[in-house]
Amino acid sequence: MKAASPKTLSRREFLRTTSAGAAAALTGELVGRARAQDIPAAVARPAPHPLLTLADDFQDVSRGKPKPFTLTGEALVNARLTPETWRLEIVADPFTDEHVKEPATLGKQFTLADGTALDLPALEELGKKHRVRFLKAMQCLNIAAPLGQGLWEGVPLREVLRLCGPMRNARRIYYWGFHNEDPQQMFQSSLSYTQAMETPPGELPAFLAYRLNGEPIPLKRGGPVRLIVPWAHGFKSIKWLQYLAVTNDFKANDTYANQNNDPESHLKTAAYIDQAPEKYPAGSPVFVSGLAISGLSGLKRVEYWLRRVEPGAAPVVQDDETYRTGPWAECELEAPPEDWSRVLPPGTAAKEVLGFDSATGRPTTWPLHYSMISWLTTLRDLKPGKFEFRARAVDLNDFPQPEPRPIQKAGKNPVEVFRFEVV
Ligand SMILES: Nc1nc2c(c(=O)[nH]1)N[C@H]1C(S)=C(S)[C@@H](COP(=O)(O)O)O[C@H]1N2
Ligand SMILES: [Mo]
Repeated sequence: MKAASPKTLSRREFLRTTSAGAAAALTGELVGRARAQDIPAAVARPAPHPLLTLADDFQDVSRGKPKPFTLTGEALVNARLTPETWRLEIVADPFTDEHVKEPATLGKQFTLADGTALDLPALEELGKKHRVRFLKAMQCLNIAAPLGQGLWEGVPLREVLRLCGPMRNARRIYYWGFHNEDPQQMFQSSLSYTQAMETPPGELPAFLAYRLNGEPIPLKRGGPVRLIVPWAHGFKSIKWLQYLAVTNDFKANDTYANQNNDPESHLKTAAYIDQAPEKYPAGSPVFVSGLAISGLSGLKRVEYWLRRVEPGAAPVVQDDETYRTGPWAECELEAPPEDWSRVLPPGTAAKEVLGFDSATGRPTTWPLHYSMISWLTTLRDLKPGKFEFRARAVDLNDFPQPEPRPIQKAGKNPVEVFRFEVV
């Protein structure tokens, strides 16, 4: 969801810009004066990204032919992807391999064959008692840009698994969704038994989601029901969920693990730069903005390094050594909204959302854990020339991006560079 600039200013943003001094009048003035064709118009201060991404605006990461969300009519009914036809099977060790000497057993299984598979009303009924809601940034381990952020709502996986009664020899939960019964298209993931069943205080549970931003999850976003794993990259959040298998296999069976990725990677604290024009008129402020994800180790700040590129200068070597010595300065972080009722869907009280104080309705951390916010910096008085702008997030342990995780197979988080010119 890289945002294209320039964006329109909200009234609040406009007032902020005005009160910031000369910058405001300047925008209009320079636009008026920029007659020569090679002088670009000044660019307005961008508004922050919305805290909730519209369901349609998420970047899509889907596989398969046909993609499950393109099914219609009878095909959709046969796929059990309508709210009426959706079913969830919960079974014990459907496959056995060498690791499974003593297969897992469940007090009760839920299967299509005997008509006991769970349906959506049953899940929603469970939700009346155990509902969870929170904001989560969706990010693919393999794509260095957040896909979007939603308010997801549903029932913790632990509550669904409790329906199975006593379990024996359970070490992992494997799960997957509709995949046209094509093994090539099967996209699966897994959690350890403990990750599924025990939510530490202050941590967010893995859960079966059936609402996004206050509405049923659209088919395109993995509805009627998808799994959401708050602390993980997108590959754990299986769309069109239809099967849970409790197994005594200790291995992560994740599709992403088989594609040479770390299946235990957690969401990585990182900053990403928005797209912006590449030329600015001298004398006008240059606004550079972006998004920052608060991953496993939280977010302390976002910082930038502006470098004037002198003709013939050696390029910056992109390694930790160089990054450590750069002259980094702090960016502005989006503040928590004063009035969450303007952000959250109608009828959703902030007090009821996980990560918010249940008495005050204020976020208990900022940014909320596993969510993202906007950042911005204003560069002034730049003399004509070429520039490189780098941005990085620093986590609560003082590790600057991409540290401590330079291994990109555990989450792409390179330090991004934005190149522009002042003319
Ligand atoms: N059934 C299914 N679920 C899936 C996938 C898939 O291909 N099939 N892709 C996963 C990956 S790799 C990511 S990054 C997220 C992306 O979620 P989104 O499409 O809602 O943005 O979905 C995950 N869930
Ligand atoms: Mo992904």
